Amino acid sequence: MKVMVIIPTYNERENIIPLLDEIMNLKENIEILVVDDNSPDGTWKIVEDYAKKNSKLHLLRRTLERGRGLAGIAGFKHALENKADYVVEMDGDLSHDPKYIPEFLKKIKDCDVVIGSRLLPGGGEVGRGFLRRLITRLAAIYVRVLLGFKVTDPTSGYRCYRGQVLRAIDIESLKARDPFLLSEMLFRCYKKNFRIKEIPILFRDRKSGASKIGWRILVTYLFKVLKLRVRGK
Ligand SMILES: Nc1nc2c(ncn2[C@@H]2O[C@H](COP(=O)(O)OP(=O)(O)OP(=O)(O)O)[C@@H](O)[C@H]2O)c(=O)[nH]1
Ligand SMILES: [Mg+2]
Repeated sequence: MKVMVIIPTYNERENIIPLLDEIMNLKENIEILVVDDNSPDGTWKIVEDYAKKNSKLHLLRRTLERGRGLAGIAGFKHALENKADYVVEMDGDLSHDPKYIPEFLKKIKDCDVVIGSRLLPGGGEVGRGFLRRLITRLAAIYVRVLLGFKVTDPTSGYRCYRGQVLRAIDIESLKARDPFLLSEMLFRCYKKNFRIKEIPILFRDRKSGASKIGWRILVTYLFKVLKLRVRGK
């Protein structure tokens, strides 16, 4: 069983080493791929040096067009080229606690996609202000209602996919450059009737580094959901 953890990063220099250490300390037989968009803060260099001392870590340094979505697609392609059976996707700012990785790998055994939910009983957001928590909830309702998703937290970026699911949803043809990728992929998983389950996670607000999420990305996201609903693709 080959497991690959995909971590898209942009300017996460304070967060990436503690995160990699926490994942390595899990002692799980997993490989890690950091997909860094040539971060000006040198995150990719830190990962490059770390990888010299640890063969389980790989760096994909993207230098052309920047984008959370594009980085995700590049990471999934790499995982499939390397014959990963299971692919975990998580953020690189310590908001997604690596301690849940074994739970994802247990849960995926009887389904096709597992989502880490902040909105399930036992889940939540620690250290986030009222407005961000409200946005998480409203965005979840909006996406669920418009796209007919049954999951509680469809915008969560902490997930685990079976390799064959990524093949079946044809990641090469995904279009999203931005975080909308998360909904585009889930939409395709639903259309193919894959079994999607959730585990509760406690999401920790980032302590270091700047957020890459702004109103423009949020409004674009909501508009793209509407477009996907209308066009069905
Ligand atoms: N490679 C790459 N990674 C990105 C890009 N934008 C964001 N990321 C990474 O995607 C993950 C999620 O981005 P965040 O900015 O944390 O988004 P968020 O969690 O909604 O916002 P915060 O509350 O500020 O953390 C983080 O690991 C980022 O470093 C990008 O353009 N390229
Ligand atoms: Mg974050």
